[in-house]
Amino acid sequence: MTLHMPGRRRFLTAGVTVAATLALPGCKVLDSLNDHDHPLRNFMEGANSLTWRMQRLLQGKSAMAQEFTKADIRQPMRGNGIITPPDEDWKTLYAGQFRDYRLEVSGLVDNPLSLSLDDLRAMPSRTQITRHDCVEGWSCIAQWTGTPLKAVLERASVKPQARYVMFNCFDTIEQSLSGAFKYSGSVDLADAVHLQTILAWAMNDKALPVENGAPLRVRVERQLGYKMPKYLRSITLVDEFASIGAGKGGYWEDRGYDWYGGI
Ligand SMILES: Nc1nc2c(c(=O)[nH]1)N[C@H]1C(S)=C(S)[C@@H](COP(=O)(O)O)O[C@H]1N2
Ligand SMILES: [Mo]
Repeated sequence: MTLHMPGRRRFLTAGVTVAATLALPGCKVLDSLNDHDHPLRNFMEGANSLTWRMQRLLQGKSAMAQEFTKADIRQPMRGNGIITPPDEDWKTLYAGQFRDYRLEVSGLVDNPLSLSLDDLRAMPSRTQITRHDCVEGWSCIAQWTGTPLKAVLERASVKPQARYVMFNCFDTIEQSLSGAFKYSGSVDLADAVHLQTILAWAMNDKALPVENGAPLRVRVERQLGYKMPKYLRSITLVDEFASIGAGKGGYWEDRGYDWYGGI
């Protein structure tokens, strides 16, 4: 798959926010983020002005996020943001134990897909124990099992002009005078085909809990938590996102978060 990099320079200001809010209580055990010698913290403090392009240069497109062991799972995975979608279509699927759930894959693909959870589970899967870092300053280690996004994209046969993967979610995260907004997000193809980028349907050896995104959520392990959409409804391959929402590539991105939430 050809990889295209967006022309805009993106600065890692999300790192500043994390470093500045380390004292916030989140998970009971803050997985060593507040340790002054922690490489993540040192990296963030030293690298605020590096562009994500620079980070790619330094780490490589396929550099892996750290993986842990079961002994490192010291707390339940905290639920954050929307923890039960208020939306009727999601509630109906939940009531039917997600038997009628379908992940739709469309946009710049030769072969649009509609995949049930059984379809996804029948594909090769990957299990990884990783640390989730929220921009609010808390971290949790959990084990995630799911279908590599790369395998789904290969099955859909992505057109060469596609540059980004848009994730569209069931949950309405904001209902205000400016309208109702559902959660959404995006990654470039380099992150989409990364070995650790999976569509997770299980967590800590159990079906994905509701608060953590049932029935399916994205894991993009080299980025911050807001880049990992829960309650995934559909995936759209696009060549730009300027015409989607406020044009910044997702719900939080449209509200000022960096498009590249690298850690
Ligand atoms: N659909 C959806 N995805 C989402 C969110 C959300 O509110 N809705 N919150 C994001 C944020 S900020 C974080 S930190 C993680 C939280 O995942 P968790 O609930 O499994 O901890 O999900 C991300 N993905
Ligand atoms: Mo977050």
